[in-house]
Amino acid sequence: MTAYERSRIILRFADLLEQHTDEIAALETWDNGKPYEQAANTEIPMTVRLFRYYAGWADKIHGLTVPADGPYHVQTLHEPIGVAGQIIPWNFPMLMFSWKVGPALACGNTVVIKTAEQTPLSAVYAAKLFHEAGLPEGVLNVVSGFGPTAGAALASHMEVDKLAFTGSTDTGKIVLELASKSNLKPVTLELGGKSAFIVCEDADVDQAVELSHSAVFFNQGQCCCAGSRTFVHEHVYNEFVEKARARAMNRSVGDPFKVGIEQGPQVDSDQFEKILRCIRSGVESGAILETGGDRFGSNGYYIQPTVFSNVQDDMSIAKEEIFGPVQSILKFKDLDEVIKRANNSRYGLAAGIFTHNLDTANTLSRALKVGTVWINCYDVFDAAVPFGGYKMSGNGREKGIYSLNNYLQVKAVVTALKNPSW
Ligand code: TXE
Repeated sequence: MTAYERSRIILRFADLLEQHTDEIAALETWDNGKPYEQAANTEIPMTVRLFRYYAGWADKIHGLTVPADGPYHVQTLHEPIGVAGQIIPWNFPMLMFSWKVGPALACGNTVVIKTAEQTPLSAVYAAKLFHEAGLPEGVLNVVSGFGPTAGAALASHMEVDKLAFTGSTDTGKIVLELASKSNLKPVTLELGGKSAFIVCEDADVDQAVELSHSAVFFNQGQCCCAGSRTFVHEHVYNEFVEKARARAMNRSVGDPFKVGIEQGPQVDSDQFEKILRCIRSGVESGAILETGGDRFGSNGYYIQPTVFSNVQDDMSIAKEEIFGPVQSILKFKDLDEVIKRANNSRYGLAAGIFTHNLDTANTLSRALKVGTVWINCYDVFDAAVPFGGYKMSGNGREKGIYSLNNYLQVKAVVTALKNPSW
C-alpha cells in the first residue's frame, strides 16, 4: 500500500471514531468507571487528534542521501520494522491504543495489540471502525487476554519484531526479559511514576491548588504521570494545605454516567484494595490525614478524595505509586533542597513547576530528571509533544516525531559510482 493510501485510511478511521464518540466513550465508562463526560469531551477527541497527527506523517517518512567519503552514492531507506506487538493498560484504553497504533500504522507496520483484561471493549469497537475505513484484513489485530498468557506470548514471540508496553514497572521488567530471551526485539516501555508537583513561594496559590488537585485526582488518580508528590514552599504551605483540603472535600464523586461527576470508581477490586492499603500506611507512618481516608459509600470501588499533609520523603506514600485519589503534600525550604528531593526517586516521568520567576523555572526544568516538565500547567498532552520517562519510568518516547523511530528500521544503501568525477 502506498504511504498516501495509509494516510487516507487513518484519516477515514479518525472521522469514524469522531462520529462514534458517544458509543466509544460509553464503553470506556462501562469498562473503566471513568466519568463519561471526561471520556467523551477529552479522551476520545485526543484520540481522534492523535490519529490525524500520525495520518499526516505517513507520507512524510523518508530517508536521506548521505555525503560519505569516497566514490559512493549513499542513501538511507526508512522501512517498517515489521510486526509490532503492543501491550496496553486499562487507565486510558483508547488513548493508549492511539499512542501505540497511530505511529505503527503510519510507518507501514502490522500490529498485534493486547488490551488490558479490565478494559477490552473499546479497542474491539475501534478495530471494527478501522475495517470500515478500509484497513486490509490482518493489518491490525486486537487480542483480548490476560498478561501472563496473551501478553507474555507477544513479548516472547519469535516473529514479533518490536514490542511497545505501557504498564507497571514490575511487568515492564518481565516483558523486557521475555523479549531478550526470545528474539531480542527492541522494547519501548512507558511505566510508573511518582511525579513532583513543585509550588514555589511566588506561585499563584489558587491556580496551583486547582492544578495540583487535577494533577492527582484526574481519572481517579489512575495516571502514570499523576503529580503525586506535592512539594510546597514553607511560606505558602499552610494556605496551600487548607485550600487543597477544601478542594478535595468539594470533589463530586459518584455514578460516572451522571453529568457533573468528577470522580467515578477505581477500575477493579485489586486497585481499590491497594489504594486503601496505601492510605492506611500513610496514617500509620504519621502523615496528617486532612480529609478522606476511606471508601466512599458502601457500594462499588469508590474512594474518598484523600489529602495527606506533613508527608516525609521516607514514607511509602511519598515513594510508591498509589494510583488512586490520594494527595501527599510535602514542605520544602529552598530550591537546591527540592531539586535533590524531587530527583530522589526511582521514577522520572514528569514534573510540574509553579512559579513566575524565570530563573527558578529554568533552574528546575533543567535540574529535574524527568521526561516532561510542565511550567504553570499540568497534564498538557498534545499529539506532537513527546512523552516518556527517565530512570525506571521507562525508555523511549511516544507521540510526536519521536515515536516514529520506534517503528522504523533504517537501512543504509551504499552504491559504488562508476564515474565518481560526476
Ligand atoms: O499493571 P500491569 P496492573 C501501575 C499502577 C498499578 C499497578 C498494577 O501502579 O497500580 O501498575 O496495575 C499486561 N506479560 N500501572 O496490574 O500488570 C496486562 O495484561 C505481558 C501504571 O494492571 O503492568 C495489561 O495489559 N503482559 C501504568 C498490562 O500488562 C503482562 C498503567 C498492564 O498491566 C504481564 C497501569 C506479563 N507477565 C498500571 N502481566 C501506567 N504506566 O500508566 C500483565 N501484563
